[in-house]
Amino acid sequence: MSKRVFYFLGVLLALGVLLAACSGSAQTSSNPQAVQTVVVTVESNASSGYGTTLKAVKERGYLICGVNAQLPGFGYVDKEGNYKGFDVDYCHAVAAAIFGDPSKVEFRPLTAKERFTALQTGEIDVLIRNTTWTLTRDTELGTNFAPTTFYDGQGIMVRKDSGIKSLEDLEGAKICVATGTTTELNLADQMAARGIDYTPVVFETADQVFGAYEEGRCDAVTTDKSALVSRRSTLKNPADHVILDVTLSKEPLGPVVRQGDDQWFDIIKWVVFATFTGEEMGITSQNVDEIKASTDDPNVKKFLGLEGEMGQKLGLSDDWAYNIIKYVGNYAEIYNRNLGPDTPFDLPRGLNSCWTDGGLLYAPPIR
Ligand SMILES: N[C@@H](CCC(=O)N[C@@H](CS)C(=O)NCC(=O)O)C(=O)O
Repeated sequence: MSKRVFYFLGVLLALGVLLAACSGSAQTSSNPQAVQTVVVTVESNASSGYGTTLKAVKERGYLICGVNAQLPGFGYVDKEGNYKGFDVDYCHAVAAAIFGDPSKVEFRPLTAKERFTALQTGEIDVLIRNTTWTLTRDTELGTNFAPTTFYDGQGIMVRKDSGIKSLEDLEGAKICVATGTTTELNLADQMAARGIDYTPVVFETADQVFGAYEEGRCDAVTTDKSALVSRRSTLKNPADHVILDVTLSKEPLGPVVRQGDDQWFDIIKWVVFATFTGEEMGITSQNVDEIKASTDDPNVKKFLGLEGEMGQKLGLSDDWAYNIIKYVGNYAEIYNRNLGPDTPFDLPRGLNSCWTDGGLLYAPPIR
């Protein structure tokens, strides 16, 4: 297999921050933008070129999916040792589309800092780990972003009894934040724009960030709002903490692939679109067999593989979307199972509703 050398820009934090992250202790810095941009060369073992990823995944017999292991609702390990969550279900959906079997996945837990290197070097086939689509990541990291599966925004959580109500109230505060994230950069931009002085307390993992916040080493903690809701549920007294009514950024979260294999990029994109389409058509894991047996609707027939050979155009079998819906579910099922009213998070759908319900989820036609 020919090896390809990837060049991409890696953002290295100032040495002190790096050392702190490695030792697991925090580094406070009054200059959070003290970052250095360097060119990193990675010798990649990853297959590259059209069709190579699917071929490698099929030969291996399972997908390798990079996920978060510390974010209940999105990517975490349950008491029985199984990976669970909204992002994890998208890994299962890819496996169902390829193998007709959602269990054909190996999960790789990754920190925010590790995730892009894992993708670049071919350690994982796809990254599905609360990762924000930005222009820099889309261009300089050699990565491509599939459609957004969760529209989010950055928030701030504080202790209820702190009296902090707005960003301005954070003047002079210590704020816990994870390194290698958009969070760290947005915070610096937003606070600078408002002329608010603060001290970032930087860690590598969510457990460290929220552990330090809970120990009272920070006045506030910041990350994507969904992650704040998720991690608040793991604090000793969730009700003692409040998420401020401010949104610092746009955080469109979704799957990421390496550049260089457009077939693989197409597969991941259409897996996401299939979950949107299932919801739009009212097709669920519960009724998909009944609908498949009785439908006369040409769009539904194409979607479920009864006509049009849609799967083959992706290099998959024609029942690829049927398998996603049957074994993992449509978007609403995936959302509700992990984040909906029957979970501790009860996240309102908001922007993550179908376009037909006033949300942003819109799939191109499957035809
Ligand atoms: N969506 C943002 C933030 C993602 C992120 O990783 N957030 C932190 C929240 S503390 C996290 O999940 N950290 C867990 C870890 O790195 O293990 C991004 O793509 O940069």
